[in-house]
Amino acid sequence: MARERPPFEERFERPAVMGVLNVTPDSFSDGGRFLRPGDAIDHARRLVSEGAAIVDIGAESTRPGAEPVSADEELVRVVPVLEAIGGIPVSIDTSKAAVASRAVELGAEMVNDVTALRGDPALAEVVAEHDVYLCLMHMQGEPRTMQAAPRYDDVVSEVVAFLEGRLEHAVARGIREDRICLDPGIGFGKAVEQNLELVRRLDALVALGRPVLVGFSRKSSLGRILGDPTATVGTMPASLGAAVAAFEHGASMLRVHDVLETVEALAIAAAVERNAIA
Ligand code: HH2
Repeated sequence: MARERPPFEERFERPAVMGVLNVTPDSFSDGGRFLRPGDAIDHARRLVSEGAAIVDIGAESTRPGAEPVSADEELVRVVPVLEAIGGIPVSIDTSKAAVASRAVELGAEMVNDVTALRGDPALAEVVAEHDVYLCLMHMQGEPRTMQAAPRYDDVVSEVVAFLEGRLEHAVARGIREDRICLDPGIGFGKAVEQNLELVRRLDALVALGRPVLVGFSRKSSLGRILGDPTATVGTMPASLGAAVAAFEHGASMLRVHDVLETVEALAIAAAVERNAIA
C-alpha cells in the first residue's frame, strides 16, 4: 500500500531548497567528492542541517558531454548511501525504473527525471504505484550532445508546451497531478541567453499550475555571464543571484549545491515578497 502524501506544494513550502548530492566520479560541480558512501552520508546530513527540504541523490552525471551509466552502476553507487540515511528526505535523480524502484523501497519520496519520463517506459509505473513526488524536466537532445547547437524558435513557449505534454502523459499513466513539479532544465540544451529568458519569463511555466523547480546552481552559464566564455562552472555568489531571481519569478523549489547560503538568501527574498519575517 502506498503511503498517503500531501500535495507537492504542501509538502514543500515555497521557497524550498533541494540540496544536490552527486555520487559520481564526473559531475561538473562536485564529481568525485562524495563517491565514498561515508562522505556522501555526512554530506546529506549536512545539507539537511543547513535547511534543505530534500536531498537529490544522483549517480549519473548529466553534464554536457557525459557518458551514460548502467542501472547496475547507478545502484552500486546509491544503495549504500540510501541504506544508511534513513530519516533524511531523499529525491532520486534517475531516469531508470530499476534505480527509482530500489530507491523508493529504501525511502526516497521523489523521483527527479531529467528525461521527463522519456528515458524508461517503466518509470511512470514505479512513480504511480508508490505515489511518490515527481519532477519532470525539459531537455533538448541528450547530455552527450545537447550543448552542440541548441535551437529554438521561442525557447519559452517550446519548453512550456513540452512540459504541458509531459504532465498530461504522466497523469495518463496514473500519476497524480498534485505530486508533480515542472523544471525548465537550465543548461540542458540551452545557450546562456535561453537560460536567462527561461528565468525571466518563468511566469509562463508557473501558469501551468504546478510548482516550478529551477536548478541554476554552479552552471557554466553563470561563469559566462561574468565574462569567462570558457567557464565550465559558476561561483556560489553567482548561484545565489540566480536562485533569488528564479524565486522572484515564481520558482517554488531551488536545486542547489550551497544550501545554507541559498536558504538565507531566499529567506530575505521571501520576507520582501510577503512583507513579513519567518
Ligand atoms: N541539473 C543537473 C542534474 N539534475 N535535475 C533537475 N530537475 N534540474 C536540474 O537543473 C538538474 C537536475 C546538473 O547538475 P549537477 O547535478 O550538479 O551535475 P551533474 O549532472 O554533472 O551530476
